[in-house]
Amino acid sequence: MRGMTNWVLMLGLISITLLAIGQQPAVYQRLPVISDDGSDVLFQTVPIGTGGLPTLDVFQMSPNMMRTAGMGVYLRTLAGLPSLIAQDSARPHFSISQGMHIVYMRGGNGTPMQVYLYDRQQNREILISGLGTDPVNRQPGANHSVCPRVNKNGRIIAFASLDPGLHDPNGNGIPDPLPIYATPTVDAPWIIYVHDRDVDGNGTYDEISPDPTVVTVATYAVAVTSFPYVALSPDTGGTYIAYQVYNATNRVWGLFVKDWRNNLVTDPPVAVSPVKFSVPSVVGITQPVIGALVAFTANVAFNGNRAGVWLAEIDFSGAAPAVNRFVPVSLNNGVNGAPVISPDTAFIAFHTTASDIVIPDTNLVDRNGVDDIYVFDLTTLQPVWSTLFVRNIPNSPPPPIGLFDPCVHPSLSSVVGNNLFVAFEHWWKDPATGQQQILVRKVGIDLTTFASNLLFAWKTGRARRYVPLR
Ligand SMILES: [Ca+2]
Ligand SMILES: [Ca+2]
Ligand SMILES: [Ca+2]
Repeated sequence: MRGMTNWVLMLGLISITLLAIGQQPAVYQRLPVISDDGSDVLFQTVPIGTGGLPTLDVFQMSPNMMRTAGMGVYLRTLAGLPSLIAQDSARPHFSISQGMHIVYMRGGNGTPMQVYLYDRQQNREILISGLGTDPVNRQPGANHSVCPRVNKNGRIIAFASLDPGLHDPNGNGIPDPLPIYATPTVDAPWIIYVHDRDVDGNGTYDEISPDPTVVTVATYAVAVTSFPYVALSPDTGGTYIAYQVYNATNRVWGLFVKDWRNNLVTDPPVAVSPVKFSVPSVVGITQPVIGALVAFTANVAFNGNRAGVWLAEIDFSGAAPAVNRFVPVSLNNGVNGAPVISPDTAFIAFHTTASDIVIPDTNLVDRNGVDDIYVFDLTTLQPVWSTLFVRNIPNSPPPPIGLFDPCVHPSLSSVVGNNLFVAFEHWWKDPATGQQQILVRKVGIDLTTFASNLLFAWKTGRARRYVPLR
């Protein structure tokens, strides 16, 4: 441990095992989302080999006690579509501010998937992908609705749907004609809807008219083996969505960011590639531009840029949104995925098979050939943490992460005090079950070092200093 302590101190970072959610679980634990303050982690559990249904659970952290909230919300697979689509489309999400509002989808057994919200303060489940001014009697949609995302105050929910009958901008429970820009086609059958729980703006989610309203913001084309994914910015207005559209004529993917209230979308797309980008992450910012910051990975060259993990700064202050600048976070030799921006726009995490990322002031070398999580500081554009730090360390708090265990799907809190929390999937090579679990690690930040890094970065012209939209 002494050697580890030395480089940890040199780097000004402390990394400890905070917790492991369950040990040797009889379930796969998947797709973690951590709250802004690092106190809660939402994840999906999938029973191993029993044919049982996936459920959602929430792990609550406190200094003395760690426990699950026992959500017991059951998810079913998406009827008629390949299971892989169902798994990723089922990706649950919750409002990152105290995680009070959880969105997910369930259905199956011949009924279409529907999007629901669980309000943990009211202990109440509310159908989102339906019509009707009274949520108790709201009628479910007639076709699949998937991939819900919710902003930090639980007010705005975005989701993708095959049902053209959910557009109800005046909130009277009667569907209205879809706008031309969001009319589905053979190539683009998925519709992106945005549900607003507080249309009257009184700060209360009354759940009765005029509060619940659904506006249609875009359509989404998917390739045969793909699934719709929409990202929503966490700010209190849920201002921006990001999504990808497959252009069947040109056989390329386009990455779009949209200010849905003002119907402003990047046109042409932010980035274009013959290979699908990873699921994007989008946040609203007020500096260095008024607009959006979107993170994505490109595994081949795009728009004349090299493959890697990228940010695009998109200026929404003018009449038409424009890419202000592409920012390379990591141009590495690996396959990269699942980039996620912390809600305070200070850090980005992603998983990668790269073996050529150098973390300053460390002698760690990534030679395991499997996915590791990396956290980069967005101010300095330097890596500050990796699962390499906590791999293969004897006597570290259990369970240890083996040298060749993949670590994927990170989720980041904001900086809390001097800490940053990262949750991720740890897969260990159990020949019988191939089990996977959610781990949370605390990344300590030495603010003195942080400040000097900032100064250095400004001098070398690399600092970005993103300021999040609140
Ligand atoms: Ca209507
Ligand atoms: Ca209201
Ligand atoms: Ca690795």
